[in-house]
Order: sequence, then structure tokens, then C-alpha cells
Amino acid sequence: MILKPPRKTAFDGDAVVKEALRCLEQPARRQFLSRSLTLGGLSLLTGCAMTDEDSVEHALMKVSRFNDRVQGWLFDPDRLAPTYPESMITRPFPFNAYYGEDEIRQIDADSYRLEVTGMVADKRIWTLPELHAMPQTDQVTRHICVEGWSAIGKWGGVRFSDFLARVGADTSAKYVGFKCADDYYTSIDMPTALHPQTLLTLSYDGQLLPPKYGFPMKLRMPTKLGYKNPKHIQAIFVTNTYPGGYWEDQGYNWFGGS
Ligand SMILES: Nc1nc2c(c(=O)[nH]1)N[C@H]1C(S)=C(S)[C@@H](COP(=O)(O)O)O[C@H]1N2
Ligand SMILES: [Mo]
Repeated sequence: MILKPPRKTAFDGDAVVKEALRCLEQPARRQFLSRSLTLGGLSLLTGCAMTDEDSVEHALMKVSRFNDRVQGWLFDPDRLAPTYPESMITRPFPFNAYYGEDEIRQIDADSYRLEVTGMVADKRIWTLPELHAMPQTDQVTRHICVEGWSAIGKWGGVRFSDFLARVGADTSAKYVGFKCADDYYTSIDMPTALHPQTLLTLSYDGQLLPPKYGFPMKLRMPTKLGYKNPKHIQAIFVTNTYPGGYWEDQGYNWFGGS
């Protein structure tokens, strides 16, 4: 057996528990694990020994995946996120990505193709005019980012459930995954994909979706935190294999309900 050299930084149990509680911030989680969580508790809960940072990392991931299941159980597919009057739209609406505004991806509308694969009857490539030809709807909802800001915006496009029906998606599958024109990727649970407010988004505030907000197409879900809403989507796939996500694979909670 290879022994790892001891870490130089002291292992801070309190900070770990704080981090675990931060991961469990949302109300659904609070009901399950109140403020009484301790390092020993975390260890009991996950069956992981808390001996070094890697094992703690592993335990926190387990808590987070456990939470995905809890949030999945608690998610009510019929409950609607609040909507707002247009007078409450935040102007200007904030931009956010894992890079700065100077690196916003510029996608060419004419050559844009959307690939739809996986557990769907009609695996094929879509063009932008084909997406625009589908029935459109819009909604004014609040976007909440874990970085500590929220803003109200107006998004328009195709109900994602209509799109999934059109491509003959197997709605008994667990996940819908997304690949974006930057290196971003994410995935969502099927009940959220079918939620009536989940929108394959083509417009922002009555205008063609601008590059900074994800031209030519993003997925907008008022029931999920900002990082679950992929911009510049190039590929959609339906799968039973857990696809993870850009931030999720770095420790953000996967379900990411808001
Ligand atoms: N392709 C892509 N989608 C993304 C991101 C990204 O970096 N790349 N960032 C996410 C995060 S963390 C947030 S808060 C929202 C920001 O969307 P906005 O620029 O429309 O406010 O996009 C999400 N979707
Ligand atoms: Mo975000």
C-alpha cells in the first residue's frame, strides 16, 4: 500500500461541516439535515472516514448526490415558479459565464446546427429556422445565480416538453444532457425537462436572443439555479447514463433546484 505524505495544511473539521451545510442551504435540504450536522455526523451519514481532504471531498459529493435524490422526490412537476410583471424586469440583465464578456461566443446563425441524439425516435440535426417555426411562448421569471445575485428577465421560445414530444423522446429516461458551443455542459432530470416552464429559449425581452445570453439557443428553467441553464446549446441527448455538468463535476449540487 502506498502511503500518502501528510498534508501540510491542518485539516479543519469546522470548515468542512460549514461547507456541508452550505451545500445543503436550500429549504428542501434543511428539512432533512438541520443545523446539528457535525463532522462525525457527516461520517455516519455517508459511511466515509474523514481522515483527509480527499475523503471529505468524497463524502461531500455523496451528500450532494443524496440531495439530488431528495430534491428529485420533492420536486413537484405541477408547481410553477413565480412569474412577474414586465415592469419588474432587471435592466440591464446581468451576463455571467465561466469567462468574461470579451470571450462571449459568436455563433453564426446560418451554419448553426442542433444535434438531437440518444433515446429519441427522431435523431437528427435541426436548423435555427426549424426551431423558430415551432409554436412559441414567453415568460417573465427570476434567474438565481449561486454567486449571490438574482435578476428578473423575459425569455421566449418553445416549450421544451413540446420539443421532446416532437423528437419522440423516451420520457422514461432519467436525464437530458446538453453540450454548448463553449466548453460548458450540463444535464437535468426528466421531470424538470417536462416542466411547463422549461423553455427552449430563442429570444430575450422580445428580441432575438443576444450572444451574451446564449445565442442562438439556451435552455431556461425558472425552477433551477443559473448554472443549470445552458447557453449556446449545440447538442441535446436523452440518456440513462449520468452526464454530470461543468460546475456539477466540480462539486456543485447536480439537481440545483431554486
Ligand atoms: N454555455 C454556457 N452556459 C452557461 C454558463 C456558461 O459559462 N456557459 N454559465 C451559467 C451560469 S453560472 C449562469 S448564472 C447563467 C448566466 O446567464 P446570463 O448570462 O443569461 O445571465 O448561464 C449559465 N449557463
Ligand atoms: Mo451562475
